[in-house]
Amino acid sequence: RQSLRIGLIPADGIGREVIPAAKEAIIALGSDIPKPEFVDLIAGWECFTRTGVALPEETVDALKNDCDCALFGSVSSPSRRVVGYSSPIVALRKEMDLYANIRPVMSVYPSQKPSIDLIVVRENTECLYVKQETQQQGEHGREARATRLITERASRRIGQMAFELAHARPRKHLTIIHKSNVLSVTDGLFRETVRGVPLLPEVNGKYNDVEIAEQLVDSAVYRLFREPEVFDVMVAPNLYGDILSDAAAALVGSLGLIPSVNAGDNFVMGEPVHGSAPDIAGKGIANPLASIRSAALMLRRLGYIKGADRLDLAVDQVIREGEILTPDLHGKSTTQEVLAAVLKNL
Ligand code: NAD
Ligand code: K
Ligand code: MN
Repeated sequence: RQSLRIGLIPADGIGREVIPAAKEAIIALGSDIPKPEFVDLIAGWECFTRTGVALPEETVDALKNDCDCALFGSVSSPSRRVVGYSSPIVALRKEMDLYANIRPVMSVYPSQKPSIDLIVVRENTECLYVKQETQQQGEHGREARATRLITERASRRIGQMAFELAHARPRKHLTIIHKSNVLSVTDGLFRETVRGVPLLPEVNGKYNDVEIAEQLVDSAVYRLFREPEVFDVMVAPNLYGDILSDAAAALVGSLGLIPSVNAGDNFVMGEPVHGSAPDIAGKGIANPLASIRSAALMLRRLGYIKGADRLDLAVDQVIREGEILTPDLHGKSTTQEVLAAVLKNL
């Protein structure tokens, strides 16, 4: 391919401030990647209020047929139920079969203690996010129920992804997160299936060098705050992975630093872990570094290692120098100023 077609879905709130910054950083890579061509796509709450659809068919079609990869910003999903609305990011992950959400969390400053260098591998298609909720009138008022789906297939493939990542890292350590002491059927299936991955015939002993640990999700959060250095790769069902990665983000300073990729076997979509941040949206002070790092993760998964390394190094340098930072990192700079500092390093 002569060019790299990148779908851009800024969606809502600060997504519209940080995704354009990531785009500029990608352009600055020049010939280290194939010539980028950007495909502007819409989705989100604002899209829903304007068009009645949160995830237009054209967006999904363009991703499937016209893009090599994508970057997603953040959506503003309302906390109340809105008829006809459903979070487009949850739908996109399922629609594009992006079954793994890979979220690296690393200490910002080399001197930071305790030192944190972990990856949360979050199952991305099922658990409570199948969103099958019902409500009915019961004997003592309304009763609400939700279905929590855990399948062997999804647990196996997220397990494979997690073992592959752990196997490639120096420490080769994997912690399985679950709550099987209470949810022995659903989390039991997740735990047992992930544990079985190294024994699969097709794996052929490849993961025998990975040390396996497991931890109940509540004590995993406790441990994350007390001794985060024990964790290397953590694999978790969807909801636990969502919560654990925000918790880990707090330990390294800001959600505005934490990138992710939504990965499947055939497509990859970078996405900052944070949401649309209505408290700071429109002020021009959103931290663009999580999105630039998400672009790096996306490029790395596509095999453009040099481009990815350059983005990461440029971001690291801005953080290390500590002079041009947004307010979430106790700085006074704007999104544009931080972007300019990254571009200068590139
Ligand atoms: P949030 O991640 O949007 O914000 C949490 C806190 O972190 C806020 O104080 C915010 O200002 C700060 N923050 C987040 N990103 C930042 C950045 N780049 N720079 C500086 N500060 C940053 O979480 P929330 O407030 O709970 O949710 C807001 C909305 O986002 C909700 O509608 C929620 O549904 C949505 N959301 C979407 C996604 C997604 O798109 N995948 C993820 C999480 C939340
Ligand atoms: K996001
Ligand atoms: Mn989240």
